[in-house]
Amino acid sequence: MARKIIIDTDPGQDDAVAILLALASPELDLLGLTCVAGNVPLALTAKNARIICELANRTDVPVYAGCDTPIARKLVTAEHVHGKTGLDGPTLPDPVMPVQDQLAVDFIIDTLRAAPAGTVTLCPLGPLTNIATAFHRAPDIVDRVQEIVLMGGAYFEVGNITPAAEFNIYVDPEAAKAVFAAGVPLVVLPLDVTHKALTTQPRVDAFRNLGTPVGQAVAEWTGFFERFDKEKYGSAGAPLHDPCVIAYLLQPDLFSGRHINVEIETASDLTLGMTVADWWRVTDRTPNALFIGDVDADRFFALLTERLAQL
Ligand SMILES: [Ca+2]
Repeated sequence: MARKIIIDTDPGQDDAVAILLALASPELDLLGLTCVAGNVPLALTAKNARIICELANRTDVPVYAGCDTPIARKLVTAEHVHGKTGLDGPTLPDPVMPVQDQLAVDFIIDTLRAAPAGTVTLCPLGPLTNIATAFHRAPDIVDRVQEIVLMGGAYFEVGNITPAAEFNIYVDPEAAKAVFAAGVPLVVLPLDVTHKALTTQPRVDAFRNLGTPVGQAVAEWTGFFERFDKEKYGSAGAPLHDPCVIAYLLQPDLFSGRHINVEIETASDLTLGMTVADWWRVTDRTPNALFIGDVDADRFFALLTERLAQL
């Protein structure tokens, strides 16, 4: 039976690739996309999610709009990486499919209450505002979550939005703190691993060579934010962050990490949103996350390309 997932997302070109990978994978049953403010404001992430579904001819996937601001802070966005729309690159038509009337947080709560306990996995690809809000409003759902597999944080790679913090955690550190403390089985795909999943030229060419609208769009999306990232990191390509979450669900053996304690800094101005990961196990704090450190990047891109060819 396919594994039930909800993708919580702020598309984002790399979110788009992650969503497409999930749609192309029969092992996964995508119950819905819940959108959150992050890379760009909520109106755009909810629009972009629908553009992605329509590109894949999957207008059956319901798209929900969620929280438009972090729990306790002003929204910080990342147009400098993703462009004005959040999905700059290829020109794609405005979506026709609607946003659902139900709000994202209510959808998350209702879905977890309706499904048998331990059968729904949450896949956050943006700030954790929707998930933390759902847990706060309906504490009974926390124990019903099978697993949370999220993209966020960093230890060895430290930060990408500040010298100390990764974007998703930085935007809503209070939400992240609540989710990391919730006691749900948690897998974290931090910059430490996503910075090893680089869109080198041969990998982007492989997307384009699929010869499909999806392959063309993915090549153009990765080409768009690559310009920024290559300059920033001096690397051979851009990190393809969010698809690592979906690839982990499909082939966890591509990844390796450590089960450790990870705490979120919410007080310091200087290191706000830092994921303080006890990688070297120097404290006796209780492990709360599988913190991934490595990926077989060639196999990851082979999986991604092979699956995208199905769309
Ligand atoms: Ca994202």
